[in-house]
Parts: sequence; structure tokens; C-alpha cells
Amino acid sequence: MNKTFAQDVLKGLTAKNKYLSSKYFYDDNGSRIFQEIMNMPEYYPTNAEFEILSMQTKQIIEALNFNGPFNIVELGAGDGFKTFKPLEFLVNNKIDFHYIPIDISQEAIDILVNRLKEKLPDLKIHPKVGDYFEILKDNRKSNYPSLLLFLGGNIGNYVEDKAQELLNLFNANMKVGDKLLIGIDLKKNPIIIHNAYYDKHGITKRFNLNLLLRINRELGADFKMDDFDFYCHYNPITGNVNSYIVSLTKQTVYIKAIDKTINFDYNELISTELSKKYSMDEISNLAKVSNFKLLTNFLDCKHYFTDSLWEK
Ligand code: AVI
Repeated sequence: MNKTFAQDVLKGLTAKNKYLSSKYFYDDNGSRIFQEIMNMPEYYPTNAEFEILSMQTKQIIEALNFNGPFNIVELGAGDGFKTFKPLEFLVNNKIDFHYIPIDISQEAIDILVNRLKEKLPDLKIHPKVGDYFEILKDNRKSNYPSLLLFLGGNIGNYVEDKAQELLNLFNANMKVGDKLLIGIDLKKNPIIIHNAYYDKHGITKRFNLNLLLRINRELGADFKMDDFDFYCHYNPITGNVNSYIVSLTKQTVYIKAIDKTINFDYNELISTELSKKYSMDEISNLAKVSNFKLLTNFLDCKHYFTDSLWEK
């Protein structure tokens, strides 16, 4: 049993306004459902960022202004789908660099390394599994400048002060002149965003309810899936997509691992996720308050998403 998970579930489900952290979405099953989300036509961030990284690699590399060899450190590299095209471009153009993918999942890193070794045998790859900051601290000692990649719009899942805290930590573990390329989802027509998150296929609902299945499995709870639903709402003023699990009846759930019975009211909510969308002004401000200089925003053709290049 994972003790931190149990403690977090206890804290979240006994709070006045119940919540569960979206970081717990990603067990093996949740990661598979997230792949399904990324394959939905309505979930535009995947294609938008893929387009930016495939079509504008040359411009991004030029904007780095590194003279000589450099490191590319990818935080949360996953299966490496997003970065394959830029890596291929760099290898084919004989640009001297080292690729350091970091992920918490050994399995994801193994898959990534095998695939890249087969497809890009000349790539200099140094995979790392573990804590971002420990690895970044080590990388700071490298003689080469670094480009950090924090892609996929993950920053949108952090509330403002946590986002700032995380970016400040990145900053503290970088050398002056190092760059950060950060994927950020932009404010846009609210219907596009609504359809990406409140999807008609019910995949995002399954993604959220998987959290209850995980609690059943790992903490011995008795959540009944049919008694809960999913709701999410986009507020075009704040840019926040807020997701919830909704209790469809007045009910109790027992969680064995913490020996606790949780009461749910009819229509009571469990807040699960924030997916914040940014305006260009908010991005400039975020860079500034995290001690970075914003160099360039690389947008997709529909202006749905940006890979924003920042310098320490
Ligand atoms: C991982 N993260 C950037 C996704 C997002 O868009 O906030 C997670 C997600 N939640 C629902 N759909 C996708």
C-alpha cells in the first residue's frame, strides 16, 4: 500500500470541499486512458504541439543561440512521441547534442530508449529515471548549456502559486543562458475547449472515474462506479477547466486501508483537476515572476497552443 496516496485520499475526502489530486490519475490504467484522450480528434493539444515541434524545429534551434554542443533534458519524456521529429531533425543535420530523457516510469524510459536506438542509432541518449530536481542538479555540473523541455501543457495542471514554485525550482537548477521550452495551452473559443474536456465519447469521464477504481484496488474501498458521474466546466474569463466527480446519491463509502467511512451527499462534488488555459499576457507574466526572460512563442497554425522559449 502506498502510504502517501492513502494520506492524500484521507485528507482530500474529509475536507469540507472534497478533492483528489489529478497526479493520481496516472496509474497504468490511467496512463492508457490518457493515451486514448490524446488520440481523440477533440483533444487538440496533442496535434497542435506535434505540429509546432515538427514544423518549427529549425527556428527553435536557431533561437537557442548555443554555439557548440548542448544538452536536451526532457522532463516527463514518456514514450517520446512529441520529441521524435525534432530529435530526428537534429541527428540528420549532424548537430552535436546529448539527449537526456527523464521520467518516473522505468517502463516508459525502456520503451523510449529501445525505440530511439532502433530509429536513430546515432543519437547520444542518456536516460534517467527518478526525481526531476536531483537529475537537474547533476546536469547543472555539465560543461554544456542545456535546453529543458517541459511539454504537453502540464503546467496547466498546477494552480498559480504551485506553477510559479515549480518554475522557480527549474530556474534554480539551471545555468545562466540555459533555456526552457514550455508547452502551454492557450485561451481560445470556449466550445473547442469544452469539447476537448467534456468529450462525447466519455473517455475523460473514464479517466476521472479510474481514480475511484484505483482507490478501490489499492486502498480496498467500495466505490460503486454507477453511483458517480463526471462533470467539467470551462470558464473563459479565468481560463480554468475544472473537473469533478459527482456523487449521484446520498451514500457512504468505506476505505479499508485508512479504516474510514466517507459520507457523500446527493450531488456532492469531488474536485479532481485544473487545466488552466493562458493568454499571452499571462504567459509573459508567468515567465517574469519565475525569473525567466521570454524569448519567443512558437504557435501552431490555429494559435491553439504555444511552445514558449524562455531563458535563465
Ligand atoms: C496532462 N494534462 C496536460 C492534461 C490536460 O489537458 O490538462 C490532462 C487531461 N485532463 C483531461 N484531459 C486531459
